[in-house]
Parts: sequence; C-alpha cells; structure tokens
Amino acid sequence: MKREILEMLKKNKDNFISGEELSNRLGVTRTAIWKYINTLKQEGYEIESASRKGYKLIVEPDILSENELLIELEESKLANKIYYFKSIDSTNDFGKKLALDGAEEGTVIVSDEQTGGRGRLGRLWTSPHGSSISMSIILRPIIDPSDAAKITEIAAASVALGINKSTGLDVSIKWPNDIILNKKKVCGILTEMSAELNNINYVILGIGINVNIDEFPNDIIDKATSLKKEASKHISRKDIVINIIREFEKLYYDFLETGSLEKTVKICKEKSEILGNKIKVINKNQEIIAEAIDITDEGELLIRKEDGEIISIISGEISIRGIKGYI
Ligand code: BTX
Repeated sequence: MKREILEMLKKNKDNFISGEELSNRLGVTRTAIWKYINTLKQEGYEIESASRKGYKLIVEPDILSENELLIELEESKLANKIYYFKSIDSTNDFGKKLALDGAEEGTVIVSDEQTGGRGRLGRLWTSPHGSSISMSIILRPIIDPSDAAKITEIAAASVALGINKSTGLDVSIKWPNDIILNKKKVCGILTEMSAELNNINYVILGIGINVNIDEFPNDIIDKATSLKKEASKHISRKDIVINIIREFEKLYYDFLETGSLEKTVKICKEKSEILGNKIKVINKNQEIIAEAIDITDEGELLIRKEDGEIISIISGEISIRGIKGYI
C-alpha cells in the first residue's frame, strides 16, 4: 500500500492530491493514508500536508529502498524481488544465502553500507554509509560454467553505460572488472559462482560504486575516486542503480538468447582503459609485461608479450596493474 501511495504522489509531484482521492482510489480509509504518509515522512520524503488540499510530494530522498526501485523497475525482467538494507556485512554473502534457499534469478540485494564488503581474492571493499552503492544480483543462467566470466564483462559494460546515462560521465573499463574515471577506480565488480561440472547453480554478481564519497581511507586514497568528486556535484544513487539494471538486462538477455557476446565486447573495446597500452599481467606468482591488443569475440583479452608471442587471457584468473601506479 505504501508503494501505491508513493507512486501516486510521484505521478503528481509538486501538485496536491487529496486524502479523499487517495483513499477512494486505493480503497483504504483516510486515516490509513495519513499513517502511510507519516511513515514516508520518517523515511525522508518531504511531503506537504494542507487541510482541504491534501498531500504534495516536494523532495524525494536518495534512498535505495524496495519501493523506490520497484516503482521504476516495474517493467524489468530482473529486479522482481528487492532486498534493501541500511547496513549489511556483504550483499554478495547475503545473496549466496538467498540463492541457496532457492531465490529466483533477478533477485536484487542493495545496501546503504557494507561492513564486510569483499573484493577479489579476499581483498576488502570499502562501502561507506549512504554515499556508495553496494548491490548484488542473483542470476541462474543456463550456460556452461566456463562462460560465467562473460557475466563480469556484461556487468562492466552495463555499469559504464548506466553511469553515463545517469551522470553524463564517460567512464572506462579496465578489463575485466574495474570501472575507471580519470585513472582512478570508481567501481569494482565481483562475480561469484556455484557450479557443477556442466551447469551453474547460481551466480552472484556484486557491484560496488563510489558515488558521493568525499574522503577515502589512506590505503586507497591514491587509487580511488567517486562520481561526485569527478562531476563536482551530488549524484543520485537511485538513478544509477536503475540505469545499470536496465542496461544489464538488455545485454544479459541478448547474450543468453543469441549466445553471442558481440554487443558487450563492442562496448568493452570502445571504453577500454588498457587496449593499446603496455600492461603488467599478474597471474598467481607470475608477472608478464605485455601490450594489450584486443578483446576477442568471446571476451578474452589478447596480449602481445615482449618476445612477440600473442596469447589470450581468460577473465577471472588475472589481475592487471599498470606499469607505474594503478593504471
Ligand atoms: P578488487 O579485488 O579488484 O579490488 C579490491 C581492491 O580495491 C582493494 O584491495 C583496495 O585496494 C581497493 N579498494 C577497496 N575499496 C575500494 C573502493 N571503494 N574504491 C576503490 N578502490 C577500492 C573489486 O575487487 C570488486 C569489488 C566488489 C564490491 C561489491 S559491493 C557489492 C558486493 N558485495 C561485496 O561484498 N562485494 C561486492
């Protein structure tokens, strides 16, 4: 009911809608409407109430609540179920628990903060309260487990497009899982999977974005940035989540239906931070200095080693660092 009231207030934003109209349309008493309006106010919605005129929505808070996201993602094939937390240890960890309990493809977990956010290989991911996006999507693709790394690239392309749509900022992709702005990391993607030999049980796609963060901890101050820092303005987290999910579902279902990663690879190439550059590939204890020359139709990175040999690298096994510094 709260969602329906919010939806009607949003449709009439900056105009009054009477308590009577709300109660007639939604089939509940005016007292019930008044109670729901009060809960919305407690969540941060600024709603003007005037006798005989009714209610007017003036300011919407930048919250990632289930109601906010579901209203905007009504048409979406994904995001049919959303779990929203003010704080959680890790949205990926919670996603795993839900997936083990049978949660459907497209279940989304978002949190205003993570206290135990994780990166790859046991690294930590900083996700401060209210100024970052921590989101995980449960997927159950019917694909070969060896193709799961492609989902990271689909996500990277979608994040790049989603951020651009919401903010106009042109981010780039550091293959396979980092999103870069002005040579600093603004978003990381962590794809985790449970699979048997020939089929995937579930994939948890985790996306962490620095949106309105002003200060970073000392250990990442040189390599991290936020959208707000680069755009010099406050950015709506909700718009970003919505646009990323919309972009992701287009590319993801295109891939599942056609079996081709073409559309994603095109975006990853256009927005690549590393193609044409000399890079250092770190794989387990081995380091290779090479030139990044292409991304194949299958999403693998082609590199030319110093001895001229060209090899392909499958995403998920490799970390890439610039020769100097982070990029
Ligand atoms: P990664 O292993 O590529 O990057 C982790 C490294 O990035 C850290 O070791 C640190 O140096 C640096 N770092 C940590 N926090 C930040 C930050 N906020 N901005 C920039 N650099 C940072 C990247 O792993 C994958 C991150 C995925 C995070 C999402 S959030 C939702 C989901 N839940 C969860 O626990 N993880 C994912």
